Amino acid sequence: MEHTREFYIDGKWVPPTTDATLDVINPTTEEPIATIAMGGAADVDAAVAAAKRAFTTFSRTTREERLDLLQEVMNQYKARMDDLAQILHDEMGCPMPFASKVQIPSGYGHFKAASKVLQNYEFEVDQRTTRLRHEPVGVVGMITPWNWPQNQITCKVAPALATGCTMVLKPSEIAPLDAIVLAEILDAAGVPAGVFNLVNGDGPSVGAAMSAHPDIDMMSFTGSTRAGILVQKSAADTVKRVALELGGKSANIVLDDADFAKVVRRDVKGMMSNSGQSCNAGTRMLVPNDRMDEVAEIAKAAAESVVSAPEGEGMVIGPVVSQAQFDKIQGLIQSGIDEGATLTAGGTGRPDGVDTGWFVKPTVFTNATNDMRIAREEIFGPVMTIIGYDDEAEAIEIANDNPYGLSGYVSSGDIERARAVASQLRTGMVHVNGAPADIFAPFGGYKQSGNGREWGQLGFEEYLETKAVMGWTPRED
Ligand code: TXE
Repeated sequence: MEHTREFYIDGKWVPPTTDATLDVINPTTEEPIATIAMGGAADVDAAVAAAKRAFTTFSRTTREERLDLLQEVMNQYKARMDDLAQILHDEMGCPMPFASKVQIPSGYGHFKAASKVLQNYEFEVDQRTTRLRHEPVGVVGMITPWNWPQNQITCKVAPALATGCTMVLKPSEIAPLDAIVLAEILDAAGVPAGVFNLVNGDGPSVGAAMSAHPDIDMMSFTGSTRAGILVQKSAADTVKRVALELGGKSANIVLDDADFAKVVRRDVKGMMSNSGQSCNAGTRMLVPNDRMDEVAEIAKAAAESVVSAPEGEGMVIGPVVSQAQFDKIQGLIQSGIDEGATLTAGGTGRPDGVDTGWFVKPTVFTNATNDMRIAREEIFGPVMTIIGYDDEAEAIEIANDNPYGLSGYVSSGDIERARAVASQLRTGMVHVNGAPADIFAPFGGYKQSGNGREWGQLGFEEYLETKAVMGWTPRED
């Protein structure tokens, strides 16, 4: 693959200022597939300077110019979707059908959504004699993770382009190759030099330099709560805007009038898609105590129908992204056993017959309690924790008793009941009766799941400042 040892700065592929490199490992084969350059503060400085220069012109482009640009980005993106899917397969172990039908289309979808919002957005609104002008925030620093790499990058890049911002992206060093293809796409689409810049590197070097940079106006970060806190702290001295999309431990309340056979099966398999590596996965399933045995049986069958291996029939999930993630997940599964939850499916070690790759057994714990580590910590693997409740009020209490507040899930045969429960959850999103994510709805969390919102109009507005021009309309004396 081209450009892995270069950065995209000011419309050109340039060599890094340091000679540090990192191998990208295919988590299915455990073999290196590419070597990337790892940047430092000087590379960040060059990228930010280019973005700052480009902002003067790009921030003044018209809506029509940016709509045309987004259209061309979508044309170029479409032409590279197969390449992108293959790269996700290789660098994060994503099975090809999931990469090409889910991960990459979700990346494309944010360009479509941002362009739709841009079509009708009112950048200037009058409030009596004052004009409110919604102006691009400036140079945006973007730091993204490896679990939904294209989706997480384009949900920042698309609204930034749509609003007239310029940007510097640091993708995850664990799965950085798809971002290189995105830079090629943006270049081919004619995104002006300096508007989009790519610097590869790790958090302590590149990420920290971006967060503290005086010429970056806003940081948009997706990743762990641990790293998000560090970004916010580094950003504090320059008082820049910080948007954080962090971890989750989302509760899934199955009310007693739900269709258990359908809901438990659907949601156990659902949380295991992408090998459980989704911040909004419904990883804590809450079920009536007196139905625990029935739930255990359905959940066990569901987990055992999920194939965690390089290939197979039916629902096939890939490995988790790295040995570090594999080890973390193994430790958490062991903690569930040690703390006394019932291991209903899966467990520690690789699945039978698999001896290479970071494949985790699809695992279900039942009879768990909400104070166990498997109920409190984000596992980020195909591991479901099922907890019992006595009544609806207790279910809501357990759901809200967690430091995270990203998503919630409620299933009931009575839509009114489900709505009433949804309104009591302290989370940024709730899915009622298996409703899928909505690309126009704001994505983000309460509590330690972050602040700010991505996607849709609210996500677009994150990239705007509001200027109040008083006296825009002269007062008649
Ligand atoms: O994430 P990191 P890791 C959670 C999940 C997972 C855990 C660890 O629970 O098991 O995090 O994953 C950059 N300043 N999520 O260690 O480190 C880093 O280079 C600036 C949830 O891989 O948070 C990468 O680009 N940046 C999550 C990005 O942060 C820093 C998705 C994410 O890596 C930094 C991923 C620093 N000091 C993991 N340190 C979600 N919300 O979807 C690291 N980074």
